Amino acid sequence: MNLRNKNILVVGLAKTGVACARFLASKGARVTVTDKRSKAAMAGQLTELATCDITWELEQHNKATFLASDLIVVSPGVPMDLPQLVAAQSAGREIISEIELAARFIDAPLAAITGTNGKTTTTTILGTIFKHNGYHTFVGGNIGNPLIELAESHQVWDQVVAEISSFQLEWISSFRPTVAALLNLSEDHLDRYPDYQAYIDAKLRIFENQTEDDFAVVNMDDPLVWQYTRNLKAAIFPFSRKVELEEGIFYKEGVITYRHNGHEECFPTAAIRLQGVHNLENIMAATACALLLGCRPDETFETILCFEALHHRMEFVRTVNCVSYYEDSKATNVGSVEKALESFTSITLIAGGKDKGGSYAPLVPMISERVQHLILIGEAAGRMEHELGQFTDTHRADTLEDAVLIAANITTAGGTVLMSPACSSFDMFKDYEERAERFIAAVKAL
Ligand code: UMA
Ligand code: ADP
Repeated sequence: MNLRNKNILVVGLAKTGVACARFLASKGARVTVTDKRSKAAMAGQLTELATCDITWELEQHNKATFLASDLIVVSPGVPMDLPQLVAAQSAGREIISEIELAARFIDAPLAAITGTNGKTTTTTILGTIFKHNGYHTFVGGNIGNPLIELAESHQVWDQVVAEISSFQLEWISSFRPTVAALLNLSEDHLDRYPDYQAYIDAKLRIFENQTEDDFAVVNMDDPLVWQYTRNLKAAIFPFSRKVELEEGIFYKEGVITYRHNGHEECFPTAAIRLQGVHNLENIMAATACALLLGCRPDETFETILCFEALHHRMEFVRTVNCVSYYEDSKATNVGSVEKALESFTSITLIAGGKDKGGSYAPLVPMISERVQHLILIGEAAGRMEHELGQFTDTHRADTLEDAVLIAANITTAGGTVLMSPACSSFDMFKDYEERAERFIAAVKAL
């Protein structure tokens, strides 16, 4: 892809925009960056890009600049319906996402992981397996480091593992993973999409450019995933916790079995450290991707055995007065909270935060069956109380610290206090990590 002397506009200037601008400038493009934030708010980015020859347009998006660009590279946080993007699209400008740009510079096999939940865990497991198999492996994408950093690195990579969000798929045109995994689908990001179908459609684009030479690793137990992946061009490689498969990977009676082209590998699961049925799904998806891309079964299994849970995903904090405290701050939608509730019985659930617009009703069966007390915080508390309050003893708290104190007072010995919010954190905290740290500190202070 020749970028020299092209007029390229980078929209949104946080991690993705900075990496794209730096890369494009290094390739000789005439780069303009635009962000709605003010110059004062962007001091860090200005410093990072100080040595690059770049034109800045801050505090607003100028339609004329969009229309004058040969190529527009959009950050994931910028919505598709931004009027300037809509105008540029109508005028026939080429608009791409950062993963599309990066993919044009990737020579190595690309494993791309998407789904509503489990992306980071699965991506990390797969990256660790590749590295343990001796491959020089780049792990990036939605996990935190933009994929374009791979192109900037000027290194030869053996394997690339990318965590991919629906936002990143919105502006792809040729992005084509060698293996693409879809872990699950449940409502999320309805503050960004007009409806659930639009979110699903964005996710499914991960398979759009695959051919019969590629693989689609898909969750056969998730009815929506299975329904939408019946007619893909790629070879379907299903995973299941419920069904024995002739071609695919499945779990049965303490053993994960991988079957491909008449070849079989078996992995007993008893000694695996990662807990929870959802993690069994993540492990199967990562194992399938790894073996399909040439990893050795022994090294793959060794990695899985040693893999520990990532922070802030159903993490044990401590026991106080015979009550166990878990924090699951990364559970920002109902799908992830359902899995957390499946893992315990007598639960005091602390939930709430910034509402993303989806329904909380899918939680009703688990709340009725397992949640003794529900303590609600944040902007979403009112709507959650309306949808869930009648199914269990429900309280409101002004702060997370108050919620922990209420939980400590009402939870009886043998119970579990679980913070699994079903919402994002931005109404009360900087991010989910700060929310986790505040919960941990409050529990430690008990
Ligand atoms: N902006 C505008 N105009 C707009 C909207 C936004 O200029 O109309 C600007 C903002 O002022 C800001 C920038 O765009 O400066 C925001 O860019 P960004 O949100 O894309 O931030 P990045 O730091 O580039 O992070 C993105 C992903 N963020 C989102 O998808 C919201 C990161 O995923 C990802 O790790 C990173 O790229 C590297 O690939 C985060 C995330 O929350 C973790 N993802 C969502 C999730 O996991 O649920 C999808
Ligand atoms: P993502 O990157 O998709 O947000 P994470 O691995 O960070 O996924 O996990 C986010 C939340 O989802 C955590 O609460 C975690 O316990 C839960 N989770 C992880 N894997 C799954 C899965 N396969 N199905 C449902 N929930 C999951």
